[in-house]
Amino acid sequence: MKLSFRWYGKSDPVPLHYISQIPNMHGVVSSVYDVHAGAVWKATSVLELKNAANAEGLALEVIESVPVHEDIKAGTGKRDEYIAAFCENVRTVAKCGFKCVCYNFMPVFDWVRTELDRLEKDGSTSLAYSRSALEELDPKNLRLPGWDESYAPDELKRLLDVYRGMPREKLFENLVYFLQRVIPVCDEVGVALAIHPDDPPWDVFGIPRIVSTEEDLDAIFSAVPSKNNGLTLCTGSLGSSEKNDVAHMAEKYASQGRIPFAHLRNVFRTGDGEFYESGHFSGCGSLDMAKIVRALVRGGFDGYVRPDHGRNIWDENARPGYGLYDRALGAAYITGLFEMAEKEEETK
Ligand code: DNO
Repeated sequence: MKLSFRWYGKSDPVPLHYISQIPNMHGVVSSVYDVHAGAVWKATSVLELKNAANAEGLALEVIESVPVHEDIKAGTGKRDEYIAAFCENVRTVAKCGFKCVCYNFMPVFDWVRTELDRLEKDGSTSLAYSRSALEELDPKNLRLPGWDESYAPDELKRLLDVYRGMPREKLFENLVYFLQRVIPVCDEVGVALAIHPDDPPWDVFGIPRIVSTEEDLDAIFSAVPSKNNGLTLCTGSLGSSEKNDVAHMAEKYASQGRIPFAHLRNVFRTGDGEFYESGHFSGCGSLDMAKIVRALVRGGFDGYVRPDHGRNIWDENARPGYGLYDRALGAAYITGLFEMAEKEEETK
């Protein structure tokens, strides 16, 4: 596995040389953040990121993410234009040496939480989600914690109306339409496209979500069978629902060669539709992280891995979920799990 760390570019308060001091760190994952979804990226912007990482001895081979324009998800008449831009970005990053592009197909909202600083007994804080707290929010007048996508209120209302009337089958068709055009480009240039599961893995605000379960993933992979139609195995997103057997999914999709990238973090499920993001260690949350790593290794996984959302600890003034300290602890823990699982596998 290639241990990685999310880095938000020059504006990230976590310096690259701190990241490079974490044992076993292979590289960072990043994106071009100063352009709108649907824009065509300049190779110079991508190379600037890559050179900055390389100068600190870190690889940069994964883009997280190339955003998918809402017109693609909604299937409007303008989607072909945005799909062409997406394909061009895939070609550009491939030329710059990237191997994997992460993206998601969640309409309007990416990850959704109802609390950014849930206090634990030990004084740490973490991101949390509660279905009942979400239901009390007015989606048309929304200030979601940590949600930095900014739509004008009228635009948000229009989008919500579009998706609330949309059957799941239609959203799925729009994803397949997108993949049928993008995956051939990925095949040509040798880039793995890795869909990030819905976070949380259920519909929010009455908007359909179609990347939430094993059944959803099977449908996506059988619609476009190329191995470059892959998964970002986000254990915390999938594992927020107890219906998802994450270790089983890890082994199954790894052995199909469909997991180029994994986000490894734990969640503590506090009830139906409720969870908070605990420390990475199995004993802190609801997921058996050792079992998941073993499953990945058994499946022959050899992709990029990153610790995911960390708690806020040691009084760090961190971007929610993306401070240095707890993610560094997560990285060290993940390295330990892989070392053990890989050595066990070798001696079998
Ligand atoms: C949350 C992240 C997601 C992820 C996107 C991928 O912290 O895991 O925002 O980057 O869903 O497109």
